[in-house]
Amino acid sequence: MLLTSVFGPYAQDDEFGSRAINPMELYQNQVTRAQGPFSLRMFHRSWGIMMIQANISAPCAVLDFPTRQRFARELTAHEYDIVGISSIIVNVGKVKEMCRMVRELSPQSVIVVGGHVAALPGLENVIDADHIVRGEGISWMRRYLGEDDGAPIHHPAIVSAIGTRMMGVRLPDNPESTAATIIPSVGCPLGCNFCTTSAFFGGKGKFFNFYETGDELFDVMSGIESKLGSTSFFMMDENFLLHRPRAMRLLERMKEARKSWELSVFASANAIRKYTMQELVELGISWLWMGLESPHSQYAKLHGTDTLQLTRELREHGIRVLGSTIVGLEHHTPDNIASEIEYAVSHGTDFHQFMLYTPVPGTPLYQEIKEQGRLLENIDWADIHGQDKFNFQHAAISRDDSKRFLDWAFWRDFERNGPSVYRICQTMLQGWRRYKNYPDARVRERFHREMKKLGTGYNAALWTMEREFARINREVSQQIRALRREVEKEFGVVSRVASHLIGPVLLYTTRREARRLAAGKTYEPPTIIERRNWAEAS
Ligand code: B12
Ligand code: SF4
Repeated sequence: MLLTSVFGPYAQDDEFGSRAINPMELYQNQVTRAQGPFSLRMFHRSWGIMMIQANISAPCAVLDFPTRQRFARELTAHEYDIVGISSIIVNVGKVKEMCRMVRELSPQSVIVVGGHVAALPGLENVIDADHIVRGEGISWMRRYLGEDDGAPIHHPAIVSAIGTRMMGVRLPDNPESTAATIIPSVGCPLGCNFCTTSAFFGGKGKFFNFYETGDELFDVMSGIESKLGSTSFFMMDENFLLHRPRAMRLLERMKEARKSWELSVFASANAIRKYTMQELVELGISWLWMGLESPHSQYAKLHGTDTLQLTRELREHGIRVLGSTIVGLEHHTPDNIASEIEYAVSHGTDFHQFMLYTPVPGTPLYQEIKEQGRLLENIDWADIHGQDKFNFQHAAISRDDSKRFLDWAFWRDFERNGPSVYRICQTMLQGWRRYKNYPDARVRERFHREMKKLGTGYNAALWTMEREFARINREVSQQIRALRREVEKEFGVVSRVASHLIGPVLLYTTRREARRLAAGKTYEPPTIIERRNWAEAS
């Protein structure tokens, strides 16, 4: 079996649906994209097909980020019985082309298409596939192959990010210093009306747990720690903290085994509120992605929560916050949108994602807007990704203005709060000061680990940002300087030497990167092939 992601290059405009504005990068695409050379740049593998590969006994190759040529070569070099293509909706044009290529170059193959693209209505009339799989894919594939679909889920060892780059410096792909990705479940039971992940796995009240208990999760994480050497984990679960018994059992096991792990999680405000700050810190939560949406939205996950205060408190406890705000909600108008964005920005989160309110097939919102006759016709699916323009008729905001407001939100967050790298340094220092003498040695150890970075490389980055940011906002540049001084007070001569020796080098690489970006430089993930159970196939 061949399992493949859609082909690149991605960060360019082409007839298959690649878009320069929609690169295969998380931060650059939707979080730090206005931050120029300070943007955090990295790639993430296609975890869905990696999970399927690890849970079937058939000989299976995963081809990630191929070019069309590489995909064609793979199809002709081996006789595949099944070709599985994974995609999301924006990339449907590529799926169509890949199905065509399979029919031409590997006519004996059965074509299976899965992932969020399967939510597209009428997909079977657009692409030439034998099976279109909606929802959870591991159990589907096991059933299809005649294997036990209820067998325990084997978790592959996944390094969460590759090709990381910041301020013009490419960081090494070192599994020990990079978080490992853990996928405890898919879907989310809260079912916000716009949420495609929740809808795709059953909607309100539904989700799939790959690991039900804290014990199971602990075993998976320990296994991956021994394989990769990582002590940091990116928990790819839409609302990790919602399952409190599982999280608290994990904490118990971490304490028993003296694990000083760091966890990056997604969680809604109401789920976070089920924990004390101390519990979060002991659980190793060091990075948290939280939906802020809007102060006037009616989402249950935000009820009763003062998100300004929550964000402040989390950061004071050393927890980096990535806030997520929707631009273009129904109540937004040209008159109130600036103040709503200003309010979002005033959270002063470490990172801020902005996305356009977007009805996507499969969601209750899509159904509602469709029934109201407000969906705009003839917009290419490749342009419906929340970072371009509205795909529906908004009551008060035009398509062109939607893009202008979105871009302004990113810019305003950057201008007012400074580069995200600076903000995470602020949070790390606060956490260190609060927890450096904490009674639990696991917690102390974690903050010590972070501090080694803050006292050296990050301090040099502060030195550089202070100079570069003066051109954008002098006041923030002075705050960066003040933070650097604080770090140097805390870490003494080592941090001063680091900033004065490494700082100028970073200044050079940052300026060089800014020039490259201005000249149109983009980044693409590498093509990766991984074969499993392969010996039996030959
Ligand atoms: C990691 C990620 C990315 C990575 C991409 C990594 C990659 N190699 O493709 C990055 C950060 C680059 C990214 C970018 C974007 N993403 Co994204 N991303 C995710 C995220 C957070 C995790 C995906 C994941 O691994 N999940 C865990 C795995 C296990 O689940 P899964 O992929 O769904 O796979 C399961 C099933 O779908 C199925 N399955 C999957 N593939 C296949 C294949 C076969 C053959 C079969 C049978 C089954 C099957 O089986 C799997 C196990 O059950 C999801 C949100 C989420 N929680 O899933 C959003 C998500 C997939 N992304 C989304 C979007 C919109 C985007 C962007 C357009 C956003 C933007 N504007 O910035 C860009 C597009 C970039 C591009 N050019 O393609 C949407 C998709 C919406 C839709 N309906 O199409 C999601 C759902 C987020 C959301 N809620 O809006 N993304
Ligand atoms: S809480 Fe987040 S993941 Fe859950 S349904 Fe709402 S938007 Fe989706």
